[in-house]
Amino acid sequence: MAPDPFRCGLVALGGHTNVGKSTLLNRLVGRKVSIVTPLPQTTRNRVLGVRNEPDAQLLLVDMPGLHPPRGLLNQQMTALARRCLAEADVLVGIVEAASTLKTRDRAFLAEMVHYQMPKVVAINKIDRTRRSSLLPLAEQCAHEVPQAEIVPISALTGENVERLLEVVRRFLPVGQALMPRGEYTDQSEAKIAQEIIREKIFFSVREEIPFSTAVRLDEFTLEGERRLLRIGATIVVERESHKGILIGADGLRLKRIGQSAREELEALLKQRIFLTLFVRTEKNWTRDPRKVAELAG
Ligand SMILES: Nc1nc2c(ncn2[C@@H]2O[C@H](COP(=O)(O)OP(=O)(O)OP(=O)(O)O)[C@@H](O)[C@H]2O)c(=O)[nH]1
Ligand SMILES: [Mg+2]
Repeated sequence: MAPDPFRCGLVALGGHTNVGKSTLLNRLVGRKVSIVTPLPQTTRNRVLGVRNEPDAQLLLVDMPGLHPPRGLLNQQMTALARRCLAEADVLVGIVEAASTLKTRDRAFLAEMVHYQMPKVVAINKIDRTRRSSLLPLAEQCAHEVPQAEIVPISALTGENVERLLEVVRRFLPVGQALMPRGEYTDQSEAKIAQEIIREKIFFSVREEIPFSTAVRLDEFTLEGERRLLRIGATIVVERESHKGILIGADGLRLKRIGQSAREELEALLKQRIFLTLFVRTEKNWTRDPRKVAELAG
């Protein structure tokens, strides 16, 4: 019998915002390539993660979650997500486990029906639901997307993720690896640094601030002899009042953001890092198409 042919393809991880797309990407790649926070609208870009297997290469595409696109930034995010969905070879639609399917997840499943590629529905976060609700949920998903395979998983604990992989592998097109074996993402280290800083902002301020904040990288230089990576970044906010909140009393909040970003980046990039953060108001930048493209494109 001939050996199985090598398979390679784009696997989109799509769904409503906050369902666990980035968590699943990181689990499938085996390291952190995309930031994760408890808040919705965290991912703003397309993030490619690579999973290499003996006879397959999965090019996993994380993307912004779908949500009501109020405002330019949100419109840009959801338009990008739909482009990522359309280009996929295999579409993994993620919904949240709950006692019954959430309306927003049902809306996403209804959208999935229109895509022609092979489809899988991953019911995520099963670690926090009653097992008895899983079968009815799976039936609901199968009813919404009759062509899809349904796989309940926990991206957080890894439960049943192997089963999801089995299903996805079967759907991958036959073809050679498209990324070099050693590479696990298309994100540059500079981009990862920018994103980790943004992640720490999501964890340290509430209300609307994280959603209208962006990070601009000013410096990213490796000082060879001392093996020190010098990173300078500007946190861009859209209101002067946000600036004060981000900096905090005696600059304490900004200091904490910088410290936790630096610690994580040192571990991730295996590098000593000197990180400097500034905060700058660019009034109403989320309403300026040029700035939205520059800061969140
Ligand atoms: N209990 C549980 N929580 C999960 C699981 N997967 C993700 N989460 C949590 O759900 C929240 C959102 O996860 P993300 O991976 O950022 O979700 P996302 O779909 O990428 O979100 P956006 O990028 O904002 O659209 C985080 O707090 C995760 O820790 C899971 O399997 N179980
Ligand atoms: Mg995400």
